[in-house]
Amino acid sequence: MSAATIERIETCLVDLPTIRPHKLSVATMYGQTLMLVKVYCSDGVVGIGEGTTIAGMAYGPESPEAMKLSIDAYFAPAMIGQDATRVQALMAHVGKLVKVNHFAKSALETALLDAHGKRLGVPVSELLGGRRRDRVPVAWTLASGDTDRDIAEAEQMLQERRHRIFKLKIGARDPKVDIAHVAAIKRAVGDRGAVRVDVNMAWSETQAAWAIPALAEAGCELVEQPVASAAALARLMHRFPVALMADEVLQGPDTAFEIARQHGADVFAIKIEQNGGLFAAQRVAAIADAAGIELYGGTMLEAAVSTVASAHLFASFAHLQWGTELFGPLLITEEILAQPLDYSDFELTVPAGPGLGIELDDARVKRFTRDGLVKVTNKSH
Ligand code: MUC
Ligand code: MG
Repeated sequence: MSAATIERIETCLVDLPTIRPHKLSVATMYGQTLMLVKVYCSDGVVGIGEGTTIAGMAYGPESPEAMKLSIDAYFAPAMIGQDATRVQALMAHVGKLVKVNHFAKSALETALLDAHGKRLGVPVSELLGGRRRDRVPVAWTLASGDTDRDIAEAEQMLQERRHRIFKLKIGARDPKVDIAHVAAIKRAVGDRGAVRVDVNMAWSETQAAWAIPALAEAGCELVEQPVASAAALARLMHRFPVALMADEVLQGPDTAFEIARQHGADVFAIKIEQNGGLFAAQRVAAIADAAGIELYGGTMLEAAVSTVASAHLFASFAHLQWGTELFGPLLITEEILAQPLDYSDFELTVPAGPGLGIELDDARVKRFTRDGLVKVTNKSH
């Protein structure tokens, strides 16, 4: 392999509006901020990565601003001059210098894989072992906060053949109100669509214990992260037949192993950012497979770059029993790619070109960039 080293790393923050308020139990989102990172290599190849959070710091420990700062001040100086062709070795090297910071690591690893795929002329999915599918099913999240509006949105998605799996964000209101909301939506879509819920950890174990059977009765097929702790989730698992999914408690392979050991979930929502990058997420999926836990491709409501990175990974999974929720680019008002992604017939096509197989619309990105570019070299630290 010809040597290629990292010459320069640039980061920027891009603020984009959402198509409507997106209500979760933790916060309501009116926009999404992307932390975009570009890795420039000595062979002229440039890789792109993206980090997002959900509602600033309401969901997890990192923010887009923190990702940018950690990359500018810590990751970039440690990466400049290093071999860009050994992605796993390089991420292990920076992992020793920077603890945790999973979201920032995912953005950087994405950029390195994009660059390496472009260098070798292969899609990122091939760097991850090879794709098993070219298209992945995509769920839509109904989270307007209003039952009638959610039903109208579901009808529109079904009519356009864009989505037929609906995830309802609940947990902010009285559970009884939420259950009536879920039941009304399931009654409206009937057999034309699947209904699932995400509580984002809002319930106590006792609330969950009576709400879960009521949700099942209403026709809900999957309950995501109803409670905060992995131990409580595992106890609920052993009480109810409806499928329970782990999300927030999955923070990389160690946590996945612990949950799998106690068979603490039926399904894992795999997120590349939450798990610390594509390779870590791949290891989480391997643990799930070995434990007989089923898989779902999750999202951090990412825009196109990290959505496509996730799609390359999910395309390589041996099992993807519950499909994906890679709808993030459709939640924001702006198209940031030169060529829009193909969402059709309830699925997303995984791009086939080298690297991520996408190209940013630089002018559009620049219009929404917060502070202008910050250039980092190894001399800046
Ligand atoms: C989550 O908690 O899974 C996924 C869809 C959505 O609306 O929010 C995300 C985060
Ligand atoms: Mg979730």
